[in-house]
Amino acid sequence: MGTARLSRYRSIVVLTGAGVSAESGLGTFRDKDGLWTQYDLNEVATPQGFAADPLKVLSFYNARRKNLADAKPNAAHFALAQLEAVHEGSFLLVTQNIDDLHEQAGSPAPLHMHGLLQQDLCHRCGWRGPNSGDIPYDNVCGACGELGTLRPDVVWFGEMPYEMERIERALDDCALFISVGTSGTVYPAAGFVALARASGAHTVELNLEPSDGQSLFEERHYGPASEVVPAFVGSLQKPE
Ligand code: BJW
Repeated sequence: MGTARLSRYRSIVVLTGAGVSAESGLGTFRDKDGLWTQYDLNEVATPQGFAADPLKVLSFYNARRKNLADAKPNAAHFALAQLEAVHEGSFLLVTQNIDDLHEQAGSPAPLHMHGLLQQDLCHRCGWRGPNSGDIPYDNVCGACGELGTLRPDVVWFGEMPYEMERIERALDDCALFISVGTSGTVYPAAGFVALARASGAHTVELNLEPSDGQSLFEERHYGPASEVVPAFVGSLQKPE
């Protein structure tokens, strides 16, 4: 019997998007009933929108915090945690998602490049802290004492995603790049597949349907994440 295909890949980078959490009941952004069909992203997901109407933006994220409180990871989150546990080389799970479902499934340290929903950020002094409840309109920052300066610690359009240098270093050294449940429309994440290819990585897309960047992936599997992700992770561990 041969060795498992997984042993071919010394370093793995996985990128996840909203599709990995869709079957956990969290809405995606650009699908038929996605968030951006119900809300104007310029109003709720930009620093300008927040400055213009903080109450609207805080209400939008307070409601999403409530929704997240009941969400549980699905088979795709668990399969990715299991892959990381068995892989002997380097492994970086980068998520664009602001939910904590990868952590709940056992992934030890997912990198949240677009921030975390259940964390507050003071835009005046830079203080950060956990909060799964509401941010009230008349909030006071516990660190600087300023009134009305707290926001959710998420990355809006025009803001720099977190830990880009670390992600780029991992992509530079990547042998296998797996993209799960992302439409490939938002940069810089949409450009990761090209960076991985430039490093000579094998590139895999797992999605409900082909993304905008599908032609950049050498291997593609389409269907619900709860099915295609465990199947792909299983195939990596089978002897060749
Ligand atoms: C399933 C499924 C199932 C469904 N199973 N799959 C022009 C050209 C190029 C770039 C730009 C440009 N103009 C502006 C930019 C930059 C901009 C950008 O990319 N804009 C594009 C829209 C063009 N990017 C930025 O501004 C970023 N920052 C940046 O570039 O910094 C550099 C810089 C800074 C300052 C000055 C200059 C440069 C920041 C981007 C921040 C994105 N923020 C959001 C909101 C986060 C908080 C929140 O959640 O509210 O992040 S927007 C939203 O999109 C969210 C997501 O993480 C992100 C990606 O979405 P994702 O995950 O791909 O979801 P969907 O809905 O798009 O797709 C779902 C997928 O799942 C689909 O493919 C389905 O098929 C699939 N699916 N069910 C498996 N069951």
